[in-house]
Amino acid sequence: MKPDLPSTRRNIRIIGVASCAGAPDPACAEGPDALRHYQVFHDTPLQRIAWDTILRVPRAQQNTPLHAVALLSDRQVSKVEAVLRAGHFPLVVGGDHSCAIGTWSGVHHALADKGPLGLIWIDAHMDSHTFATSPSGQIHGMPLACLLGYGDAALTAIDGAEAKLRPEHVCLIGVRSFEAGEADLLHQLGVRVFDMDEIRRRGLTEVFDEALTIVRDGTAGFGVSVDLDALDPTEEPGVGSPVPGGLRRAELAEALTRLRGDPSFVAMEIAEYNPRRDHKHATADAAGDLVKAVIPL
Ligand SMILES: [Mn+2]
Repeated sequence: MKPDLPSTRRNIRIIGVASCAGAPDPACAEGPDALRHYQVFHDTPLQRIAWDTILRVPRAQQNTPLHAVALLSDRQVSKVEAVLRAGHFPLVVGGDHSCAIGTWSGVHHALADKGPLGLIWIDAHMDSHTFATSPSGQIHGMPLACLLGYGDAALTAIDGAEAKLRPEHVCLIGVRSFEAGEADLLHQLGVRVFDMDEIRRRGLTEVFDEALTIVRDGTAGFGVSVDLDALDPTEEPGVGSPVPGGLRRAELAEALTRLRGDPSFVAMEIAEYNPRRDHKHATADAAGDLVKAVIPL
């Protein structure tokens, strides 16, 4: 790593993860190719954003989700580290949200010498199940637990056995659908959850301020993972697991503008785009707007 970390003032390199191995609907594997086709990330003032690669599940792993996610996660770690080492800002585009395991393991590794990693998890769900608590067994409901060190060893030991995130440096924004097992885990760990009720009561601006304090305090840098299902499905239907009562695209984009050029903001992720459920690429455009929000004009 170079002494100064990449910010969104630098070049942004997109790593696509064209996989739905962790989710029931295969269409979100088409997300990265669709977003690249629509060029939603390219309408930026300085054209500093470019696709690096799109990772895919090898044929041999297509029927073994755990192996597929573990293999892709390993490849992502290398890609994310390489982008950071080159002084660029990584933007990972899923695929289902199990891509977060590889993304944040890679960023954790790159920051390890400097200090812990903070993470804002923007999602309608908690994604904090393990195989022991998950009703569906789908891995896209588990990535945050894995990063905190809980779950199947094939996933928690990606790039080393240690937990990639400490609970005190993590928070969730936009939650409105969850099961008891995952809520219990986050509660026991003391992870701060800003659910939609709190956001509607206090306003996203105030909540986002508090979230930034959590992920900045005592960390070497922080990232943002956006599950597009955090957005309201009446406005943005193109996601794998829509839940009513979400964030408006404009309010989330406005909150994210706070991160423009922030040197401690080191990586971003956007997951769960499902082009087959989208209406006239509205949700694809939303993904583009959320990324453009963090880029300095
Ligand atoms: Mn998610």
